[in-house]
Formats: sequence, structure tokens, C-alpha cells
Amino acid sequence: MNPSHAMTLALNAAWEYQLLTFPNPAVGAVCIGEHGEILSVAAHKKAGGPHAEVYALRDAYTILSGDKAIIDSDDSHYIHDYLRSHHNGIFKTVSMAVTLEPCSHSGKTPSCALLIRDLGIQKLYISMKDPNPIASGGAEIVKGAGVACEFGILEDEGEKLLEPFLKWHYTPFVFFKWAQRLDGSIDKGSISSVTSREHVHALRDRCDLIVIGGNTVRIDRPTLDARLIGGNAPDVLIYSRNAEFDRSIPLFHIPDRQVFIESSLDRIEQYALVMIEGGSAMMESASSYIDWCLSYIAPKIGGGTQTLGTVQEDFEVLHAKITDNIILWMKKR
Ligand code: AOF
Ligand code: ZN
Repeated sequence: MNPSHAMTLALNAAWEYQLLTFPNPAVGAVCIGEHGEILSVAAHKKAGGPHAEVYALRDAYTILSGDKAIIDSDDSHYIHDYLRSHHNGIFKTVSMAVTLEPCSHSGKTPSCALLIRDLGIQKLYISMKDPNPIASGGAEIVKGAGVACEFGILEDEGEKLLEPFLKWHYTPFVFFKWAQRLDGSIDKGSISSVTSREHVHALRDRCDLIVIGGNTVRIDRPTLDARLIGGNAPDVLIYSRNAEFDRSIPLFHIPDRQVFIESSLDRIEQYALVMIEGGSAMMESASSYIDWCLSYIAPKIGGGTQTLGTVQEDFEVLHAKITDNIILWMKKR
């Protein structure tokens, strides 16, 4: 097994939960068996939940041992304790590829590096060093137990994956999201698939602010909540010079949400993870704040009139996923 093939699987797994792990980083991990076969591919899904390595080790253990006791567990303390007392040397021929150096510390969950050390794997491939001073140093711990460690596997890709995490600790991370048809149209009716809309709702649940243009609110009358996944609704900043809105729409009546109507975007500075929705005017006004763009492209033509075509931008694709829609994560060049 070429370690960069395993790392590609780990990176793709992590991208599935990009931004959804806020305030934690998106991380992926893969376990590789004795003959180079892939035993497991896993990601960190949610802050407070098991780290990527823990899911990958859980699944590899289940396959290698045939013991199904922890197969469905999402309790990181339980998985750590169970693996420590039941591994029986089963990992000595297993290698791992992880997009981020395993954490050395105990935070909301116990240390991955201490677990890997105690299980005694063969080799550890790492893309990026953990930039969090409290959690870094995991590789030294693992090396101390005789596990070979190799850094820098697909490091550029690992760094892109980590970019939001590197930013949102000290300044807001802002992404502009839109759905479009193949003809570029972004208006009228529902454009993207149910799965894509559920993904957007999962993102809204994690964001602490949504910014939207006044005209989009007047025309679309959106609720901007996370009802499709039973999640929380973030605060809303309606960017408009004119405060006249139909206040009876649900957007204004969600408990525990603040709605601001302002002609400045300065309020973004007070938040950590911010999604902007809107058309070309909104994209241009917010240009200096936007870190990434996220587009859902639906395999449809016709039915709309507006596009983002008045904006001039050239993007680098960070990650693409093809399902019933195409999901493109991009960054301005
Ligand atoms: C890993 N694997 O999958 C992730 C890591 O509070 P905790 O216990 O969840 O720890 C969060 C910190 O751990 C986070 O700030 C980052 O440094 C690291 N995240 N580490 O080994 C993972 N998500
Ligand atoms: Zn960890």
C-alpha cells in the first residue's frame, strides 16, 4: 500500500465532515493491514465525539478480532478502555495514515497518541503536525514506544483541510454558499437535492452566524434554520440599508436566535464560523471577508433567471464530491 493512497482515503473521509467538527479540526484516519489492505476508513464527526483514530481503530479491531462488542459505540472513553484491555497484540502488524498528528492531551476525549502507543501499531503516517500547542507532540509519544512515524504525506492537502481550524480560533472563518443549476441559474424554486439541503442544514447548525442579503429575504422568505436535521438555528445578519421586512415570516420568530438588520458587515467580526448566502451583489459586498466558497451544482437546466455572472472570480478547487449533486469547496486564487 502506497501511504499516499491511504492518506487520500483519510483526507476524503475528513472532508465529509469539513466545518461540521467546529470548533475542532476535520480529521481522517485509515488503518492498513498486514498485506497493505485497507481495514478501516474513519473521520472525526463532531466536537466532543471520538477522534478519527479512535473510530478507525475500533473498526479495524472489529474486523481483525471478530468481536462486535464496540462496533456501534460512539463513546470515546469506552472505546479507549475496551481496546486497551482487549487488543491482545492484534495491532502489531497494523499501520495507520492520519491527516493530523494524533493528539497528545486529554481534552473532551482521551489522548489518541497514548492509545496508539499502548496498542503498539507498526507504522504511523501523518500529513500535518497538530498546530494546537496543547494537543501536539503525539508523534513523540508514539515514537517513544518504537512506532515508526513519517510526517508530510500529502502535506499540502492536509494543510488545506485544516485551514478553517487554523483561522477560527483567532478570527472568523467565513464561507459563501450557493446552489446552482448547470446553466448557472441560482434562483426560483428548489435547486439542490434533499441530501445537499440536509448538508446545508448541518452546516447551519454548526455556524454561529448566517449573513444574507435583504432582497433574498424579501423574495425567498427563508427561515434559515436547521430543521431538516433537528439542529440549532444560528443568528442572522440581514445586510440591507432598508429595514422594511415582513416580520411575520418564521425567520424572525425562532427562539434563542438574534436577527440583526444592518447596512454594514462589521458584525461578522464578532463570530467564529460564518456562512453567507445570497446572489452576486452579496458576493461582491462580502468579498473581503470570504475565505472559501461552497457550491452545490444540481444536474438541471432551466427554470431560473439570475446567475452569479456579474462577479469576476477565479477559484482553486479544494475538494469535490460527486453524489446526486456536485459539491465544490473552493478558494479564491
Ligand atoms: C486527533 N484526532 O480526530 C481530532 C484531533 O477536546 P478534544 O478531546 O476533542 O480535543 C480537541 C483537540 O484535539 C483539537 O483542538 C485538536 O488539536 C485535536 N483534534 N486530534 O488526534 C482527531 N479532531
Ligand atoms: Zn485525538
